[in-house]
Amino acid sequence: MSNQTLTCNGLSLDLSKPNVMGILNITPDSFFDGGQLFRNGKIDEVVLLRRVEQMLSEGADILDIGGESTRPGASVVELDEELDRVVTAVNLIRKRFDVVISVDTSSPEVMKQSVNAGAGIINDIRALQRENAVTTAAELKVPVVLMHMQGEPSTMQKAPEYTDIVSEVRSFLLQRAEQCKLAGIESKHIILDLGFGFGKTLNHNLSLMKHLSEFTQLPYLNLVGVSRKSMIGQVLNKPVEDRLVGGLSLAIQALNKGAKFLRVHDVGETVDAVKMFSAVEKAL
Ligand code: 7PJ
Repeated sequence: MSNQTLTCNGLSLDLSKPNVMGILNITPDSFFDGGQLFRNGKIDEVVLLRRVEQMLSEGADILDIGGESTRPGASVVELDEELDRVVTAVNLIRKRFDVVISVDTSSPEVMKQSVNAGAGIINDIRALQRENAVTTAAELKVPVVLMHMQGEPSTMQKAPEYTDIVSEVRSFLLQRAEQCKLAGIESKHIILDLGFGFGKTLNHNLSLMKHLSEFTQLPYLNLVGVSRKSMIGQVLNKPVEDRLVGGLSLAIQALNKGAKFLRVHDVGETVDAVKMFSAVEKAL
């Protein structure tokens, strides 16, 4: 397989262009789309599959399924509940669509059951630090997203502190990548993510975006997730519904600095922006 292709549990992604990952939160309480796909304690199958079809028609390359809200201050989800939300959704989608699914989870059991149900990427905001997470991911042989976070979602925005945000995030991610490689995960299967908004002030987030090239120069792929996040709200002084344009601006800056994956709520708008970016990249 060429190094322009990323194989994800039998399905492939084209790395010669940026890849757009559409967010599907199977939660009652996520900050932008919470409670739309999961209501009264269960998945709304009709709404979920309609949203999947829409994201695919708008050009999503990957669908990111999460069953645990990780917005600042969100409550913890029990394993059984997370398994029920995520694995059910992966099954529902993969029975009908040949699409790469990433599962937004830190739990080895959710990773295992999701990949068995056809998920192709593990996306862990805790960078596979839970017990058995690295070995489980290595056994499953799918690409992994390793994200940086300071603290835990319940408390991370209380008082984020760094002496040098860029070098601290870089050394954390490099250490996690090293652990993954020791467990047998190939370098080409490692995707780094700076974790915008996860235990970071506005200035930390802006510095990381400014210095993103220092991460994309490393021998790993990079994913950026800034869609609708508070860093946009803080600069523009706008609520979550009015942050699309600010997010697209950040997304294109991220691509220009070498990021290969964008995790977004607004698939169609992002795909248009990516296509314009790629058209210019391909010009002579
Ligand atoms: C991210 C994520 C992110 C990765 C969330 C939100 C909060 N996974 N899960 N990167 N954010 N890899 O969507 O604002 O930035 S949940």
